[in-house]
Amino acid sequence: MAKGGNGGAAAYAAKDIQVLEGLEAVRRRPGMYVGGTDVKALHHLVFEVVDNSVDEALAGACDRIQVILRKDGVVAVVDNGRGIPVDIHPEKKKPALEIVMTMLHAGGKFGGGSYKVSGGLHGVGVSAVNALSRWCEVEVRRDAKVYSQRYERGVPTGPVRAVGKAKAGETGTTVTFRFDEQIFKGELDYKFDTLATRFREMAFVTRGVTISLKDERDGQETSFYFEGGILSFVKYLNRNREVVHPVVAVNREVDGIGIEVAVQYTDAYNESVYSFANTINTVDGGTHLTGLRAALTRTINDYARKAGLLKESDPNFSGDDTREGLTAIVSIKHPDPQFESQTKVKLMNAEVQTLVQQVVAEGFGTFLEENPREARAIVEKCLTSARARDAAKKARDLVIRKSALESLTLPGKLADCSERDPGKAELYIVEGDSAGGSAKQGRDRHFQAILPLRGKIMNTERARLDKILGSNEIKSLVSALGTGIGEGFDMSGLRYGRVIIMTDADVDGSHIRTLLLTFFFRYMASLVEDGHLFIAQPPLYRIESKGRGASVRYTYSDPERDRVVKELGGPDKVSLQRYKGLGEMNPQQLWETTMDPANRTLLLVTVEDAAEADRTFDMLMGSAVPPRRDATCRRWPAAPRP
Ligand code: 0RA
Repeated sequence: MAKGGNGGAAAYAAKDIQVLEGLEAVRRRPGMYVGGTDVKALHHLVFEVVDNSVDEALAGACDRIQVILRKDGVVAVVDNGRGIPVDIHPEKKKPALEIVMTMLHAGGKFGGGSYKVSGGLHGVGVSAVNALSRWCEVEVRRDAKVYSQRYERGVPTGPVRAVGKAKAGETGTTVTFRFDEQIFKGELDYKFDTLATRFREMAFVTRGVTISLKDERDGQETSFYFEGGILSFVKYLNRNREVVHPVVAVNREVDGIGIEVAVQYTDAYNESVYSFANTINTVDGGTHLTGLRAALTRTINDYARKAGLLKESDPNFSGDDTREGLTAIVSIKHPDPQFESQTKVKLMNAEVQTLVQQVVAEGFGTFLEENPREARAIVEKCLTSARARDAAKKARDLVIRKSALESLTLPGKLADCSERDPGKAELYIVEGDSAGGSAKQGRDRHFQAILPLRGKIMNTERARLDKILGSNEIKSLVSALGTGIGEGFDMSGLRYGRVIIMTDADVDGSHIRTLLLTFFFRYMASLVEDGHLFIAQPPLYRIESKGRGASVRYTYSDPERDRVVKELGGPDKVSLQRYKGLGEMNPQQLWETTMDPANRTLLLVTVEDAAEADRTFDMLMGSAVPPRRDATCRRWPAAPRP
């Protein structure tokens, strides 16, 4: 075992045991530290290291972070921060670098006083990444020297060593690690888009930092730098929308808490509001978001009254009225952020609500006072929204009442099954008439019903969900299910215990799936909660072996394809077909691969998945202009298999 070079041997042994125990705890219960051992947790490793580099940026000590995806699951994170300190810790008698890398939660003890990402939600420190890596190497550039140490499964393979000279004034840290396949099992690998999406967010909310991502597996590269911080973020979100006024941005520090807000109204119907705390995307909102919303509603009401745009007899605008078409970001930097829990990403610090509310009310109020034309446009938008909401409610009530009646008559396109016990019956919602045809022929008509939906329901871009609700496609779906919707939803009417969404594995397919999930999330939430909603998994490849005893195999991912091809004797021994859509499968193939309960894989949709779709929905519905790469190419989050 490595020795630092000073201190008694006995004392060292005791400390080493302590270190080993700490790392062992991480390896024994990775779920507690990185949330599991799946592909999501794998990405968490990278985020954990990058969080530490972003902390350096938040401390004003770093403006460049490079992430490199090497072959064979190796990741390198390079930053130009201060470099992890290497001096000997007075009590532990070891270099600080070794302590940071091998002791849990040791990272935070050195910084002090500044905002931290790594001290917040994730908070496990690079040592957890080290513990979960087959090997890890850290290089520190500091005091004109380059230091290095290597670890295997968290244990140093030697002391911290000065290995060379750094250029004058050059500082920084490089952490290179290969995840441990004993912990992260299965065919896991990093996804460029997942990483890029998070890095874009981090760059938006960390002014002045450049985060670049390079994928050496396929040469893909991207880099994020936003001069204007979250103001740029709002511009980016509204890039395809008609805006009502220039972005209103407020940037203040109160009581040691950094508060940044950017607001812009657009002609859209949806609200796109994102909140961050110490660069962490708080997807469940929290006190900072509540403060922002409350301030906007109050400020607009006050202004509208004062300017005579709301008459005495008019009621105040509701929160919903002031949120339509709103794009906003609130990003706070807090020395001691409190989150609801590890998984629910919600900010809980109570004092933040009042502070954000005050800062926004002041900044946005001033904007309204100083820009009467824009202020009027915003108020008028709220008025339209209030009226439309009223009308929409009436229309919706009508749809709900009507669909209750219509559920007596089943839609013409439905190919129903003969089974009447909902516990045994299944409904396949299939994209497109041609795939619908294959599914109708391939199914087991005893218990499988097919409802083909036309893709064009997605063309209702920018439409309120209320409008989509009025579409014939959705009406057919509601009456086939037999439950009614919204407040009129009644589970006892459900005609199929399994509702299965079956769409192509392409962009259109993912749009339709997102729309359907959004619909279920908003209008039939208990159907999702009770585990009735599934996503079918059609295969991506058909592999036929050419040799004697020819056989056919189907595979559902690229690594699986590679493995099967190898198993069957290599590329020369097989013929490979890639399915671009369900329509390319004949009814028999569709049955065998995707519908036969003996062979198929269904993904159970969780409420979290559906909520994620609801958020994505807004991004997809923005407009048709450029390809919205990140949102559409992301694979659906894998849900537990039933
Ligand atoms: C402990 C203390 C300080 C910085 C760091 C750790 C640090 C960790 C990582 C991980 C990746 N990059 C990093 N950069 C820095 C404070 C340093 C000081 O006060 O000089």
